[in-house]
Amino acid sequence: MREIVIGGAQMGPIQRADTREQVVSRMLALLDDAKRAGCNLVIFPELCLTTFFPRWYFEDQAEVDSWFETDMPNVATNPLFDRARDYGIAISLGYAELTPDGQHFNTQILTDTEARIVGKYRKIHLPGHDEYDPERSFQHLEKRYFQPGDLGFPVFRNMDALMGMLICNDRRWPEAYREMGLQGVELTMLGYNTPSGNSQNANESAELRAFHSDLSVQAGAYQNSTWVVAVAKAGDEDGHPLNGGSVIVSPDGVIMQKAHTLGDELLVHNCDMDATKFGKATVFDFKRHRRIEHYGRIASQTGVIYPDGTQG
Ligand code: CDT
Repeated sequence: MREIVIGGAQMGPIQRADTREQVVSRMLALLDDAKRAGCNLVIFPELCLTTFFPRWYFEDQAEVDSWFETDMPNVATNPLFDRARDYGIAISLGYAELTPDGQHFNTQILTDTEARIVGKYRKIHLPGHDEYDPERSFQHLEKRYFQPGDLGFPVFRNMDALMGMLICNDRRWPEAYREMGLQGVELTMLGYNTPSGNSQNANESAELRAFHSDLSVQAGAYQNSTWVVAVAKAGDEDGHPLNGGSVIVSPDGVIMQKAHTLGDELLVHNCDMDATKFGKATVFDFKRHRRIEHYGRIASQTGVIYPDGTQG
């Protein structure tokens, strides 16, 4: 058995006026809970140091950049890294990354149990739009503020396991899980900020959106025989509700733990990395069963082309 006691640290809403220091003090409280619960690894959500700022339209680049971190760790997050090191707990957290050469990414990092950064992922599937859209009931400007990630879908050996990260919208794309499945991933960590409503369809319910989240995460886990820990930032951010529903899903695709609140809440589960082996050796033994000679379109064609050759 290779057991890792994992804490899924769902976070409640962060308001636009909240400071990084206020947020980090909440993350420290979740880390304390995790220590008491015996966790070895704690996963925090996407863009967890600030409000979900892509809902706001900015034209001033300096204002945009104020939501980004130029270093990690930094003055605001040092206390988190220090306490994680004291506790011997590995952490994963999402933040907006501004690189020294001026690139903007939606990023998630992973540390080892000594708070050294051992893995980084930059979000590849950026949802939304890049200009103000008056037709929408609220904005989702990730395509305006971020570049698509440039690191692919890397998998890292950490704590005697194979770990990878996805960010929010990535969970809806089977290709993202499979890229990591093909590297033997055993634990997939995923943070998200998912609005409770659809800005382009007032009839879509929060319940349906929560179902789509679970469906995507459970399918990704089962079809790649990997643990998936999906952690929300939830609740009402300045009048904009976000779905909660954080889950820890087994390699069989079964939800083992689920959040009950829309606030700061720690999910805890003892995850045996060896539980991934059976699925990987049988129904999802890729080496024996995949038929890549028939998958050419997946990596060569982006949109739909109908049988008569016209484009969708
Ligand atoms: N953060 C993020 O990726 N949210 C998206 C919202 C999609 S609606 C434009 C999600 O897939 O949950």
